Amino acid sequence: MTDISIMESIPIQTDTVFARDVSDGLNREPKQLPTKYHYDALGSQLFEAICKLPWYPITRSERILLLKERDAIINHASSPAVVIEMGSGSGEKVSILADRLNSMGRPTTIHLVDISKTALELGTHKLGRYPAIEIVRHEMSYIEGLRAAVGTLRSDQSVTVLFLGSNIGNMSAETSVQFLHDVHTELRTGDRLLLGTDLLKPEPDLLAAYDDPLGVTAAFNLNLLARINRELDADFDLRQFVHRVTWNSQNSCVESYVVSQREQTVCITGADCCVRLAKGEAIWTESSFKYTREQVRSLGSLAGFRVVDQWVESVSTFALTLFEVT
Ligand code: AVI
Repeated sequence: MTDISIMESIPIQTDTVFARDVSDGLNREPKQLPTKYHYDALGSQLFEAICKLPWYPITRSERILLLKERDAIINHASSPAVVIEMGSGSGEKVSILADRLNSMGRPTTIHLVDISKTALELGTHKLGRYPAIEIVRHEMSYIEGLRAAVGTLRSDQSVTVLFLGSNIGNMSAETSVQFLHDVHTELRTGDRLLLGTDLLKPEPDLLAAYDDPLGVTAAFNLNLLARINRELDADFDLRQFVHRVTWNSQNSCVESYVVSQREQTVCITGADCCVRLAKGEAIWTESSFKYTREQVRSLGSLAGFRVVDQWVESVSTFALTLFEVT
């Protein structure tokens, strides 16, 4: 018997939105597919596997920093402590803070925000071992979930928002500032944001992180086509596509593509469209932006936050930056 209480918000994503996004993206030049659709049940599991790969250091570096700095991070939290994680994934990261709050006997509410139902289930399972922690799940986009979570707070409660795993890296610099500004708008004076960001490193290390020799990242990327086949009744022949990554030094990002291996026509019945692909034509699926530590601080400052502290894991270069609303 456990006294964990789990509440859920209502999903916003519909198949119609998915169909429209896929059709819009494939009818653009160059062709593209929205990154967020990587995370169906299999995609979420493949991402979990990526996080364990020796070539993908983000998860390990962040874990080292969270373990080392968790007292400084939660120090400021009100009682009961309220933590909101946007893009909670498996719940692995927030559980490092939960573990500490639990051992200190601090009453805590943790809001998990993710568009993936599977991720929320994994997160709830992970946090299930802390009996005194209340878990609230929001199957929503980041800002919608943040708004729903903040809406449950009393006026004297402050919140620590987590945006970890370099999820910010999947947005361009302009979008990042706008996104952080939107986060700032939802928060109140004294609320804090902990941002995890992968830092710039040598190109071979970046390419290996996104094109691992075991092919797990390739499977993660190609699974997007498998998802479209299954959910939108499409006929992508997965064997006729390969995963490719490039380093865009001008924009400071790793770009991921699925590349057509021959001239072919693919029909997506559920999105009411057929698209022609040339041999070698690439469909963009993801950009992973890399920053310097100074650039990370300035992203937050431009969005209106004050920098409280920044911790860097210097072996594989990753930063945790703590911001505050003043
Ligand atoms: C979730 N996101 C921060 C990952 C990244 O590093 O861009 C997604 C990923 N794609 C391939 N490997 C990992």
